[in-house]
Amino acid sequence: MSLKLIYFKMRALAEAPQMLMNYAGIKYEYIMSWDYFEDEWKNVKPKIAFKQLPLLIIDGGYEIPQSLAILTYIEKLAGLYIEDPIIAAKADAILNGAQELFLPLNPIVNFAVGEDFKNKRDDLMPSLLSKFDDLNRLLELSNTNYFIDDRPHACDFLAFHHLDLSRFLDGSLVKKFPRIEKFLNAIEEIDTINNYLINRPKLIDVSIDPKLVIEGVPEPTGINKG
Ligand SMILES: N[C@@H](CCC(=O)N[C@@H](CS)C(=O)NCC(=O)O)C(=O)O
Repeated sequence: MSLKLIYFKMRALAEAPQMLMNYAGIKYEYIMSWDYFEDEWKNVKPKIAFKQLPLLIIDGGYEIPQSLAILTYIEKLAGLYIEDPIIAAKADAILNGAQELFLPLNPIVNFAVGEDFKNKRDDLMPSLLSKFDDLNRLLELSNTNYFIDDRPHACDFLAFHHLDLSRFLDGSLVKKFPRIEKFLNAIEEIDTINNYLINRPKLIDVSIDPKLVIEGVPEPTGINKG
């Protein structure tokens, strides 16, 4: 089976799918939109199911849009899907709740600079703290390191991504929530995940001139080549 994850130069919605695939030992290729479609995003966009990426391409044919659908598909492929409908619904609620952190956190970290970064960060703070409080409380109710059981699921990797990204806004944020910090450490200590996190493109110069260091070359974040 061949899996191709098509996305852009940013640290956002392709992170949790990649963490999940690395955790489960599923092979995939990460391909930039311009390399896969051999065209600029503005020409590709109207032809994509929801006019956005990521997209997972299976065996060169089937296309799965929407990052949560991609995560659910990979979870099933990995044998990590939860059979019990009630526990599965709980995991789904956490998946959806965690995804509420996507906007505007991810665009701010990946793209905002200078005063704009500061203003957007300050505006976001109250709602971010309230959502972190929810996740912290849910983790306190869990008997394991993760949200659901003793294995990490899609919801754990998605929550990890957004919480981890918030460290670029303000490193002290997650430190206010001891159970979240413990959760982040537990995910980071998984060997396959640790390996992924160390080797993924570094995100640098956030709030100044954000770039991803891809194969040693700092490249501006964005939806276009160059
Ligand atoms: N609900 C979608 C959101 C996808 C999304 O916002 N994608 C952004 C990048 S993070 C995108 O495609 N931006 C380019 C555009 O909208 O033209 C998902 O979860 O996959």
